[in-house]
Order: sequence, then structure tokens, then C-alpha cells
Amino acid sequence: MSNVTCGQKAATTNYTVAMGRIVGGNRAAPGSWPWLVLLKLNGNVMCGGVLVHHSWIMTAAHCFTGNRNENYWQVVVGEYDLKKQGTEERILQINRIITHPKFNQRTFNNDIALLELTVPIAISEHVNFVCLPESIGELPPGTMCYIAGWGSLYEDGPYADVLIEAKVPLLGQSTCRSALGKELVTSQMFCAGYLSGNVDSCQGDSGGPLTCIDPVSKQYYLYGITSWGDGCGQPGKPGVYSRVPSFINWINNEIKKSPGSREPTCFDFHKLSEMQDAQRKSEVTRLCAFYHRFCPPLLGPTACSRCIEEKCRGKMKKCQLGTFLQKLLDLLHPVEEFIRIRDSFSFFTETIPKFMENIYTNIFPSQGQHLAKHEKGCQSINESLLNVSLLMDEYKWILSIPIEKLSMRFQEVLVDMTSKNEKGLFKARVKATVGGRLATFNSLVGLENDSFYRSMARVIGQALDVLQT
Ligand code: 4AZ
Repeated sequence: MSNVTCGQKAATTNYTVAMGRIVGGNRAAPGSWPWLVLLKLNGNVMCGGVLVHHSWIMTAAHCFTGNRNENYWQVVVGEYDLKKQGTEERILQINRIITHPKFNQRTFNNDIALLELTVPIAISEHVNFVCLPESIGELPPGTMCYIAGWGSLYEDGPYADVLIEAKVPLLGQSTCRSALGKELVTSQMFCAGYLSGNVDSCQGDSGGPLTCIDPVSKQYYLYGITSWGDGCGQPGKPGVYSRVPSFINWINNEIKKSPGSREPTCFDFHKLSEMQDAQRKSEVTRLCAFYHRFCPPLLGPTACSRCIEEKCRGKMKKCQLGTFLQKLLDLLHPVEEFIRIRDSFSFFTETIPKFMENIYTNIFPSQGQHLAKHEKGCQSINESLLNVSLLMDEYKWILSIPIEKLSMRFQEVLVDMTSKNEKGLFKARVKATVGGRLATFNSLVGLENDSFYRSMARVIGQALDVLQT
């Protein structure tokens, strides 16, 4: 990482400032914060992030509490106005999410994460990395630094469309602790902002940068990651940031790790499908070598290599299952409109995630616990493999259908109101277009919220069966 190029704004950032907020901030000039990225989950703005290297984004660990599957996240670099498609804008995918091993979900201690991108970023005037505070040490209270993001304009308010920035002073640790509570503020955190309130970061700014300028070189250094607060802009409640200088060793260690010392990712396995046979074979061997470390010391070489293969195949199958479930979700997406009419989203927000969690925990009961339970682990992987392949076989036909053919639109559901059965379901005639084909079938539907959701799975299943014929 060269210190000559990091932390420099685009040259053309003179711009008339209009009033706006982060909370109490201003519209930033385009190109002002070329290291600031936007993190989206399923297309929705979730967090900010900071480019610290060609292939690495730094952000807050708490952003991934709800979902830490790389496939569902996108990184947008060169973003400015969310309502407009900018020429500098690029969407990137995440290869690996690394949250700090000591991140505490309850206290937000060590609220920091690194994201490895699937391809390195091309640096330009509007896309550049920030400098890491390798040697700047502790900055004194009162130092003026900058925060920026697309987060809420006020507590519980709407998100900003255009990038907002604000200038905030660093606060001393004792001021911070007496403002927010001694037990809540650890030495991995610091406060910034005004005790008088009004200027602050807010929901959606999390994971974004607090940068301070080096008065000599005029480069920007990443000093904090937006983490939490007691509301936004409240008097006596400054914003809290993860203290980046405390994590320098962890950051550098993670970034410089050799490929062989990291577990292969789903993206690594996915790339295999584009390779020729010979190349694929050697790549599989290379990727799977990682699992050698999990061979118990007393295992002979043959048993060990079988165990490596099983572990590796387990991971591969898990990735395939992830892809399958994602396709399943994509496939359910078109019926969202139909379910929305019933003014509840719990089918998507609760039923499906629960279903997926059940599948994962049933199929991979031993994931995450290794070594000691090793022999048992390998055996259960065998079982898992069988379960996964049965499941994959059962649903193979769905995977072979092009996504665009899976769209579903329910046109008419004629319910026979006199036909209520003991489970509270009614006989119904359903008319739907599935993958462009009109399908009509008899089904059972519930009309109360609860029974409705229970019956939807059957209706969708029947609609899917139409595709099979
Ligand atoms: C949040 O919810 C959040 N005022 C981030 C920063 C602050 C408050 C809330 C600081 O992401």
C-alpha cells in the first residue's frame, strides 16, 4: 500500500455547498470521499464502508448480524447520488466477510470487519483508498475530523439520496465515558461530535469512515469506523466509533495472509465451473489443501486425505446449497406482490429464513466445531453429503430451469366459502401464470393471516409442479 496515493480527494471537488444533513451536515462535493463505499443487502442500503486496499473494504461487524452470506451483499464504489446512475459508479461482489473474532454483538466492542472483494478495484480519481493510521498514534481531543454517509438525516428519519458529510471534533475518553456510561465505552471505541448535539452520524452511516487529515501531507487517515450511539444528534450523546489504530495489527495480518491459509470460499468453488478438466483438478487439490490442518494427529495418510476430501466436499456442497436456496428465493420473489396485499411480510422475513436455518442446521450439525470431535465430524459429513445430494436430486429440475422462466403471477383465486375444513382451509381454484404459461389448479388456502401463510407453500409448490409437466 503506497502512502503517496492513499487518502487523496479528487482534484475537482470545488462545489457550492447546499444545506443537508448526515445529522446536521452538508452535501459533499462529488469525489470528496473516494474511499467511501455503500454496502447493500439484497439491493437495500445497509451500511457504509471504506476502501483500505485494492481488494479490501473495512466496515462495522454489526452490519452482518442479520446476514453474513457474501452472495447477498453488494459493494458500490464511486457512488454519490443514489437516485442517479453516476459514471464513476461500480458494483462489486464480496468474496469473504471477516468480522473481528472478538466482536461482541451485545456491547458492540470490536465492531470492525474486513471484506475481501472478488476482484481488485481499479483506482481512479473518484475511487481511491484511504491511508491507514500505521504510525499516527493517538490524536488529541479537539482534533477536527470528518464523517460521511447516506444514513438518516435525523433520528428515525429518511436516508439521504446524496452523500452528506460533517466535521466533528474528537472527544477525550473520560468525556465519552461520562456522557454515555462508563461500562458501555471500551478502549476500542472513541467518541466524536458535540455535547451540544445536532451534528452526528446516524442509522445507515454505520461502517463508514471517520477520517482525519494530516496537516503536513494533506492526506486523509482512517481513524474511526462509525459504530453506534444513543440516538442521533441528541445533546450530551456524541456518536461512537471503533478505534481503527487499535486494530492495525489485526488488519495487516488479515490482509497479508497467504491464499493457502484461508478457507476456500464459495466464489472460489464457483470459478471451477469455468475451467477445463485438468486445470479444475489441480485447482480443487490446491483449494482443498486448506483442510489438511483438520486431520487429527493420529490419522494415517490415507484416512487423512479421505477426511480432507470429505471436509472439502462438504464445503462445496454447502456452497451449492446456498446457490440453490438463493435461486429458490429469487423464484419466490415474483409472488411477493401477492403476499404484500395481505399487508405482512412475515412469510419472507420469518418463515423462509427459519426454513433455511433449519436446513442448514440439520444438514451441517457439526460445522464450526472441529478437531476434538473430528472422527465424528467426518462421519456426520458423510451423512450430510447424503442428505444434501438427496435434496439436490429432488430439486434438480428447478435448478435446470432458466430463472426468467420461473416467474409466477397469481391472477385469480376463487374460494368456495362453504368448504372450510378442520384445519381452517378453504377449497380454491387458482389461476396463475407460471413462467409465461397459464396454469389453473385446485388447492386449499387459508384466509386468516396465519392459515394463509401456511397454505402459501402448498400453492407455490403446486404452481411449480406446473413447470415440471
Ligand atoms: C446506527 O444505528 C447508528 N449517532 C450509527 C451511529 C450513531 C447512531 C446510530 C451515532 O447505525
